[in-house]
Amino acid sequence: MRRAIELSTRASYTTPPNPDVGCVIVDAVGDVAGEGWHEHPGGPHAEVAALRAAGSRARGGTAVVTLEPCHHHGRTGPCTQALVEAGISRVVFAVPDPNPVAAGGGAALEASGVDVEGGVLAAEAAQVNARWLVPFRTGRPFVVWKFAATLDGRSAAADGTSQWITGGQARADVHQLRSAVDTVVAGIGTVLADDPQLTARPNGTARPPAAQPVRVVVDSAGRTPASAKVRDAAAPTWIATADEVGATPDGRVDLVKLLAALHERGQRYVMVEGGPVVAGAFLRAGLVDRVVGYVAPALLGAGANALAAAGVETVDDAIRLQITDLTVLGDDLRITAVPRITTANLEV
Ligand code: AOF
Ligand code: ZN
Repeated sequence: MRRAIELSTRASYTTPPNPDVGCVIVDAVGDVAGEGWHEHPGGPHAEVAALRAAGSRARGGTAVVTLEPCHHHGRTGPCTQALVEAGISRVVFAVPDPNPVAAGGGAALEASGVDVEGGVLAAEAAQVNARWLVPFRTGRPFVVWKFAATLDGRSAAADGTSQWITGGQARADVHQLRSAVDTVVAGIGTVLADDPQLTARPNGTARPPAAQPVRVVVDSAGRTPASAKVRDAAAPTWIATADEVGATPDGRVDLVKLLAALHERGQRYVMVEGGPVVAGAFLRAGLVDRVVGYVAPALLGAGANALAAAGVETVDDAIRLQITDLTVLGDDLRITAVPRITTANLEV
């Protein structure tokens, strides 16, 4: 299962809105016969990819898969059927499928005479697939906070300049991440200071407007200028004001209501980027599920911090994170980490 979980992470930029799933087929004598993972929506599910790799060695073997096999005709056929037809005699899965249209695969396999065991390394598998699971479990989109900073935690120099703190590889990676999410959130402070366009331009070319994430400006008092780049035709935009979304007692956009409204509109994967104030508000509210920090080995000593007040007064209250991935991108480091406490309850 540990190997299947590892495989499930291979295409995390192209799988959304589908889940990240990995599968290992073990043959009747206990050797690995095939491995597979889900690549992109509409493509073969992990189980089918692994069955293809295993060929006839799947007969009498075991399928180890990170998500309960689907039991529906969606963009592809049901994996339950594919597993039975391949002669699989045992299925071990980690996390039950919460998707009502695809669920029930475990019971269906049992009814077909397959030996089924669920819940193996469930917490670990759920963490890796949290991007897909959190919306089912919480009724709000999964939220990733992305930032770029120097080693001393600054996102701009004393004179306000910030282009560029990280190198080309890290910035290209940000565009991949932006292409994977369906919503990009920025605060009015960032829009007024930097006038960002907030579009996904993987490999240097902008995606068509329909394939762009929705741009959301958290703009309590509706101050986004008519000429702001976020209002151009390159991507859909929602200027979220306190009047429209609902306000907190201090007159700011209520982020819980904002996420509920986004979920209502079908958004499932939100990236918060820019700036420190909005990021702090999301963190304070316990609404950040994953942090992705691009850290450059540079020092500024003065200038804006990557994060503003986040509800922490004393060191005992620091928002503690657990690192889930470290990747070197050119001269920079990408640190992925998960807060130990969010409003998303990932227990299974
Ligand atoms: C995947 N990949 O490896 C597995 C999935 O979009 P469809 O029609 O291909 O079906 C997606 C549903 O299938 C998904 O929501 C989940 O419930 C189930 N399992 N999906 O995309 C996979 N195993
Ligand atoms: Zn399937």
